[in-house]
Amino acid sequence: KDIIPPLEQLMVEKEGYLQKAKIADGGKKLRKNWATTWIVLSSQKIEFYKESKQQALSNMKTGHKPESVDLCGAQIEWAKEKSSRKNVFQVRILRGNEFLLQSDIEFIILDWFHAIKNAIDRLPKD
Ligand code: I3P
Repeated sequence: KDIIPPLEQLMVEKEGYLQKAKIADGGKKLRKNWATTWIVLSSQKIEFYKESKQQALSNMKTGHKPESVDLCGAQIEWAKEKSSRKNVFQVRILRGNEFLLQSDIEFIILDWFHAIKNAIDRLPKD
């Protein structure tokens, strides 16, 4: 039986395209591989879609699941030293997963930084 989560958990707070690179998985460092990614922030999680939004929506009908990270206990910080690119921040989530997000356009990355930080700050720190 499906369990329907409370509405506030389903609400999309922000979505859009950013450059994303996963840099650690389960504490293990990964080779950096930047890719344009459609990012969907809701109150508790971020979903990453490697394809376009349109493609992602059509994949969903076939039960395809996006990569999703839980923001409970996550940490966010600017990460100038982790890339030669400008406007890069890092999100570290529980269990040793880390990724970088980047945009060449400063106001876009600032909006994303504050949106994700606010979401994290509203959640319990488990
Ligand atoms: C990486 C690629 C990344 C770069 C990274 C390189 O090389 O050029 O774009 O990160 O730098 O190692 P490869 O494709 O051979 O894996 P930035 O664009 O963020 O600088 P890094 O090793 O200093 O992280």
